[in-house]
Amino acid sequence: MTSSFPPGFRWGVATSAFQIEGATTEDGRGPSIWDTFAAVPGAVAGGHTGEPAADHYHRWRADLDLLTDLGVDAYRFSVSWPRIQPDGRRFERRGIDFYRRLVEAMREREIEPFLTLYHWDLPQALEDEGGWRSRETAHRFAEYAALVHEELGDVVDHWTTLNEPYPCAVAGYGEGRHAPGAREGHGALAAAHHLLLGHGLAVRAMRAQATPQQQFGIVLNQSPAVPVSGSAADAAAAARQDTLLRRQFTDPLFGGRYAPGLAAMFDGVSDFSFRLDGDLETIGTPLDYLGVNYYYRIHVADAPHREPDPALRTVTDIGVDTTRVPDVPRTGMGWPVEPEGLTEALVGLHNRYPGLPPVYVTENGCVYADRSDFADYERISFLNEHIEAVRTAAAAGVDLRGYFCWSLLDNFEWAHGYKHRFGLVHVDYETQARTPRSSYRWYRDFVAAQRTP
Ligand code: IFM
Repeated sequence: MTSSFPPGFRWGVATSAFQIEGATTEDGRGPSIWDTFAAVPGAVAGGHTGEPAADHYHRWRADLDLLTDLGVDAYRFSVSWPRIQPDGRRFERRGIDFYRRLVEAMREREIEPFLTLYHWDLPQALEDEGGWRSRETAHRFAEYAALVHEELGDVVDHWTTLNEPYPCAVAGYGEGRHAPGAREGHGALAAAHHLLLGHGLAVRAMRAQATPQQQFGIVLNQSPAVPVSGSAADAAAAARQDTLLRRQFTDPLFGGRYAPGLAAMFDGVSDFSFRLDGDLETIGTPLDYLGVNYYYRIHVADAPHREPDPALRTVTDIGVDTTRVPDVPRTGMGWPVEPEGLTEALVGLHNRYPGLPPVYVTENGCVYADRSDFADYERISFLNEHIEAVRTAAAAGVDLRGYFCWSLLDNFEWAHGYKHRFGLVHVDYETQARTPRSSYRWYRDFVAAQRTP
């Protein structure tokens, strides 16, 4: 141990609406792009859908009991946009009532709610009008944010706009691996811009009606790119990878500029005319916190483009080979276990952006095959090492305010369906029985020990 965590550091767990709630047609909820996508044969492994997930919509009280027993300070959850505006516009009171009950019960238990407004479940009706390709969706998002804030502002102080705009844009609109399943290559760049614009507009709209103690932030996935060799070509390839995944978002949010390498990488292919005057200022609206989600690093070698014709290249065909992963332990999903990458991501952001707001690690976790007794020693060691990596970053001067483990419960892991399990708590999807894994008890004891003087 290098030093203890800063005073007031919050320990939590995270989930998201579509991944745990189920009840996709209840209380007036409209369809989201993930309902539509999951219904496409072959889109999601096993043909899995948002039903029943962890049936959290009906079992939320028992799930809050799990949080209470875990002893966490904070719970990061998301609001399902199509519960609040089933057709992207009309307000559905039963939707907001569900979240009010949830948040009030958290408050009674002295668990701080960290609310995320958008964890990938766009109302299908808005996708039908263009989705994140369209600038209009950014304005719809700001309206939705203001509405939820107006309804829940008296009980929620921590407001996150977007969770991980990178996969929303690139996997969703570029590669078609995620909803809405669009394979539009460089269309992903416009989607990324409109997500960021929606974020900035939403923060402004909520701040206009906020109380002074309320905090506003965004959550970004950070997978630092590491060149596989000391060659200049591999270093340049790693820089391209970082530009696409990280700096496309962090430069306009915290650096006051669009990532300089981005336009150069797509020169002559994408005209960037979706960037309008004033957008950069809106996107760069000062924030109270940044959430960092970390799972793995990306090892990058320079490589020829897969498609020689620039006009036909996909958005990820940026002249990189990301398959040369060193011989390190892997999680059950095959992701390399490299906790030092978390320190690197946090310290790197701190060094690159002098005005960086305080940081929370808003997701970190792993998947391993279960034993019959749910003794998940690998997850315990994964979490322990990554928490140490956060401690190292804090000791290096990063203003860190909290750590959230992904996830409280097993859940719908997007295109992988229910096969991969990230929970501290096992969910039997047939019976909906919850069984805490050993890691749940380990994290409970760890959190309690942080409070002991
Ligand atoms: O399950 C996801 C979550 O929804 C977003 N961040 C990564 C997690 C694990 O893949």
